[in-house]
Amino acid sequence: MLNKKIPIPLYYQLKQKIIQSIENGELPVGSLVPSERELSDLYGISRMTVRQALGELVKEGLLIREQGKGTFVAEPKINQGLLKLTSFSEDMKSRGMKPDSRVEGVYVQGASAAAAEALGLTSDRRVVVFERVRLADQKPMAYEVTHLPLSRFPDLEKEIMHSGSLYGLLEEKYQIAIKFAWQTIEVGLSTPAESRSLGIPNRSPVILIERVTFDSNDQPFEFVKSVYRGDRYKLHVELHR
Ligand code: 16G
Repeated sequence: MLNKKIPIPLYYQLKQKIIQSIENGELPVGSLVPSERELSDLYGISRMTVRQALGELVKEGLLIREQGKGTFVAEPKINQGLLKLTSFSEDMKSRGMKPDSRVEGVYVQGASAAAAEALGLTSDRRVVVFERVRLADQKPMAYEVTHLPLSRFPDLEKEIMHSGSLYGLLEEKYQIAIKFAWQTIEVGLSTPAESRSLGIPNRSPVILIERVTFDSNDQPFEFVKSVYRGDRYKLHVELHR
């Protein structure tokens, strides 16, 4: 029960109760949360109070609302470190999930101005570009558009069709020693195409990550734009001073 005598707001007490129920497994991932009316009857509080508690939990990403269906317990976010140069496949495997890719397009074309600059292309500006939906345990997590110089990676446009991991392929087949990367991170809203590929509502919050990756000769070989689902990821970093 909630305690009406203490100076802790009722909506906050209800919020904590729901968080507890998620943590102790009473409300497992994917389960339907009782309705506003049920919670207000159960705890003898107003529907406004219940609405405030549920609203905050939705904003914080612990619950998700599905139009016409109700409010459900969300999958916990993936806590992605920012200090190591890893691949999507490695990241998912280290969490016990099965990585996969759905290739949505592969092109050999002239580099865009941004790709040419990132990859330092001058004479031969042809690039292999591919668009992939990245999946973990079959669920779409991220959408990536990757550009690589064609001159260094002949046949990559074919190889990528049956390789889950680009980095695995580059290291094993093309003998690239992946050394370091530059990365920028921004927030954004998913475009209609990204939303469709990721199975999320249009204009959902996403984390936009741009990476330029270098080999052991300090040559850039990869320019990637990653769109990570904002409801499935948070980023973490350890700071020292
Ligand atoms: C990650 C990288 C991406 C890289 C990919 C390779 C971020 C934000 N992006 O998704 O730049 O191309 O991994 O993964 O970390 P793969 O080897 O599984 O194809």
